[in-house]
Amino acid sequence: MIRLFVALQLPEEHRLLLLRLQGGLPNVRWVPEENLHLTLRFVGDVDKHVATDLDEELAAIDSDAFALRLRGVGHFDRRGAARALWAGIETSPELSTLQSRIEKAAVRAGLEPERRKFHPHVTLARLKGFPLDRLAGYMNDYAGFSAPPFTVSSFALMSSRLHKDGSIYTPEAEYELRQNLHLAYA
Ligand code: 3AM
Repeated sequence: MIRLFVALQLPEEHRLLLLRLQGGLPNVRWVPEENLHLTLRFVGDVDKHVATDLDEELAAIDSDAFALRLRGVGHFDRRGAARALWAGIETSPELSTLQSRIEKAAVRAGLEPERRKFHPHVTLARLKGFPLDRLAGYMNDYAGFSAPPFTVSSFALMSSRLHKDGSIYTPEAEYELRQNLHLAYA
């Protein structure tokens, strides 16, 4: 079995910008720089043959490269407390289209459809039920966060292996998007 997810990797420059958002909160597990990514589809533990089918379906996706921008911060909550802190992504029809193509590819490869709505984000930290009122200052400080746009020219099938110091993410396959003239000359 191999634990997989499909993600966008971020340019180093943008990962470094995100590091600046990591601080000022106690008892928080900040995501290490090399693990910052945007999940497009969580896959979970699958057999080798499912991984191979998924790889073939993902490789058949034919989409154009596009520009994307990080903007704002937010949190996912459970039972009235924050569990994850994230940087947001500016609304992007191209990202939604790519995500829905990946979802269809995953289902064609035999995976159960994802029932949850896609909420693009880059997880900055995992929290053990952080009280929401104590997050207000942080949210206020970084509400205006934005970074220059970057070009999404590929997406990746990533594996996740748990080590004692945390998860190790490895790109198992990378799928190039079609370069278009508009972006090439931007
Ligand atoms: O991109 P983020 O960090 O939000 O939380 C996990 C991470 O998402 C998520 O998959 C990404 C890569 O590990 N993840 C882990 N287990 C999951 C599960 N059982 C999950 N997403 C949905 N269901």
